[in-house]
Amino acid sequence: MDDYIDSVVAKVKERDPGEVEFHQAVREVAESLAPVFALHPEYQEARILERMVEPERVVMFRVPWVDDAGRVQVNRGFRVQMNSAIGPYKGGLRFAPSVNLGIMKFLAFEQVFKNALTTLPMGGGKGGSDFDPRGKSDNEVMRFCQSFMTELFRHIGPDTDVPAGDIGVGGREIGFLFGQYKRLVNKFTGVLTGKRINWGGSLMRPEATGYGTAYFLSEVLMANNDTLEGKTIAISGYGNVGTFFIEKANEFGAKVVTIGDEYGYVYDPDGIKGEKLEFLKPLWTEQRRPAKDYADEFGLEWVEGKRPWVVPCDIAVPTATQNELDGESAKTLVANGLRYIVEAANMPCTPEAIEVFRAAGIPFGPGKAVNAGGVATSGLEMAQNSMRLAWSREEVDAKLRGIMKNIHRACLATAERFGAPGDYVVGANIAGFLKVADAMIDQGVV
Ligand code: 2IT
Repeated sequence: MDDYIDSVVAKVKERDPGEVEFHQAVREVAESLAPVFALHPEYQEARILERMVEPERVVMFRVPWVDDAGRVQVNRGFRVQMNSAIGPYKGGLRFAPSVNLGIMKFLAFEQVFKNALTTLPMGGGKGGSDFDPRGKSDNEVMRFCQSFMTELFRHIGPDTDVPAGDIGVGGREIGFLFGQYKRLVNKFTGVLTGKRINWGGSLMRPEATGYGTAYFLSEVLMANNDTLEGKTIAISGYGNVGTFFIEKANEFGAKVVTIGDEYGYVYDPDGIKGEKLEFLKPLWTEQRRPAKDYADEFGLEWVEGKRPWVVPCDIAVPTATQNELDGESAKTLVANGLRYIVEAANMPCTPEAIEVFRAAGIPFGPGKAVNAGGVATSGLEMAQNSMRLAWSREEVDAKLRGIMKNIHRACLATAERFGAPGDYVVGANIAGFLKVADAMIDQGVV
């Protein structure tokens, strides 16, 4: 069995040697699947895994635009349509200088399993551009978004592919993208999620990833007869996910003491709350400003060139980006008394880090389960758009909470069933895989 899995992973690497993040994501899932293939040879016979690692479609395109100084700029746009077995492609758009095809494919691959876990009818996709939104004016962002959509519009649609935000794409960008899509197709549809609420967005969508992470985390603690009350938490990113995670963690009685970015971190021993949290909320999502500005504003120490994982904490919640927490950081966290870790970002822990947590017996929640509340609420936005109705905050929040509880339960039940009790990675990967794999078998060789 391991030979079969190794051969699929080796083939993926051989085909696209440079796509290291994609290899990492594929390997993590594939390794979890050994007990599935052992019990169910039909998946191997139907070459389900081989089909899952090959995107149904990849679109790459030129995005030319004119900056405020009148100079022509050229970026690259992507949309990876990974799998549509259980619904239209669904997943965010990332605008960040690090974006490349390998990163898009890893994110699209993760999204397939994550979306399956939500129990809503959504396939998986991801897109974006190497455009850097930092230091750009509103007008530059608008012209970029209009150019990006001028190509993307022909590949998406409310029943085909429904993008949303990710790093560097929030309400402002979704607005510009939506406006251009509507102009091009002359239809007002639910083609994007994460819209502002006065024109079709869902209440709670901005909060959903962060709140959902806190709900999942509280379930993990409950499963260990523990609560968030009085816990100290270290996080990294301070965008949409990080700030709303802090808000909900505070409600649960925990204290979040760090944020950071690629340049360093700030330690706030009293916890990020009240006016400090209100200052932090728009810092990245609206202003695209560095984390150091938080330290400067409140007279806190800024630690240059280090990640927050050196700060002692009960719980670590990486909220920024892929591979932001490596094996060394994991060892430091464990040595400093870490008790739980959940990934709010996509694949923020390296395989070495995950191994350290596993060896130490620390419950580890993988991103595709933990952060699924964001896309789940996008699914709820799609449902509301289709009905031409809007649900109240309370209704959406109750649904989100129920979905996160179900995901947590499904992970544990599946892990147990396949001989890895308590292993959220195995549970999430197998539960997501089975749903998509069975749909693919039902639909024939396509
Ligand atoms: O990584 C993710 O799940 C997202 N960026 C959200 C995707 C979505 O369609 O809401």
